Amino acid sequence: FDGRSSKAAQLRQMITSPELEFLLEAHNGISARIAEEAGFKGIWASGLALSAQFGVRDNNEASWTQVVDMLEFMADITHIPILLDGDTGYGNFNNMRRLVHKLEQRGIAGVCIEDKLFPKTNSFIGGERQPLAEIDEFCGKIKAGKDCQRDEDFCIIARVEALIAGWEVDEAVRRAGAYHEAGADAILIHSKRSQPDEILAFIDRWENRAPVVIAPTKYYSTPTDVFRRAGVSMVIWANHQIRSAVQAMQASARRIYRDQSLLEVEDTIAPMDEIFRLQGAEELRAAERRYSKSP
Ligand code: SPV
Ligand code: MG
Repeated sequence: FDGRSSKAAQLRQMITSPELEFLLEAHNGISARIAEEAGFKGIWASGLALSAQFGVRDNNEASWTQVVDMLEFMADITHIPILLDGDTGYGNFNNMRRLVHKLEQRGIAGVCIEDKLFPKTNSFIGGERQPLAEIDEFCGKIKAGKDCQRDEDFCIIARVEALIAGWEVDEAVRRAGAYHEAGADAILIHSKRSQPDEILAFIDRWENRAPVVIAPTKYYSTPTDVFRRAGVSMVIWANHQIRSAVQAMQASARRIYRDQSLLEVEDTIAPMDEIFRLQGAEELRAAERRYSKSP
């Protein structure tokens, strides 16, 4: 294994292990590093968070190459696997093939695609009006991705949006079954309810045919042990770094503007040395001692 394939292997291990595993959202290099340092074994490169940090909407307004360029910074500064929220795969089966190829080249461990139409809309915005992809067409996209991946450990996760779009659990199970047959390594079942009832009903009906991944953004008050007992494979904390950053930046920006002074914020923000540390300044100093001409 080189470094790249081992990240895919790590993600595969997380998905297939009997333990409940966790991914934290990150949206740029520094947030990826912070996720790793906090102890997370993997990162969710959230479409919502990546869009938000660019200041655009979660409607594929950022191009997929802009997303992949950001992923490269995230992969370079971390040692843990990154799962990209690949929205709908940014087009048809052919765009999906190119995406998988480029993700593997940049050291990304896997991609999750959802059964909606390009350009996608965030699941929490007007969900019931969101049309779903045809099952056959979406299965073709999964197959095309699986057929073209070069590292056998690269993971393709199929996200079922049926519950978001107002369908019953039956339809979600039907779709998940088809996606699993098409080769998906795991199923992400998504819900926008504040209670996990339809997620648990899905898991009950699914009977562990493939690992199940969830993102409990809306049913956040559910104790994590409920998911563990239900046999969920992986939980995604999907947007919590961008939301933390936004709140902290708003507070500092308002305060500095109002005070025309830094006095009150200085002790409430990260010291400069912490930024240098996260950037790896020490490594460059050591490299200079090793490689630069002595003065
Ligand atoms: C994302 O993080 O972009 C997701 C998860 O797709 S959610 O926004 O919760 O639908
Ligand atoms: Mg998304």
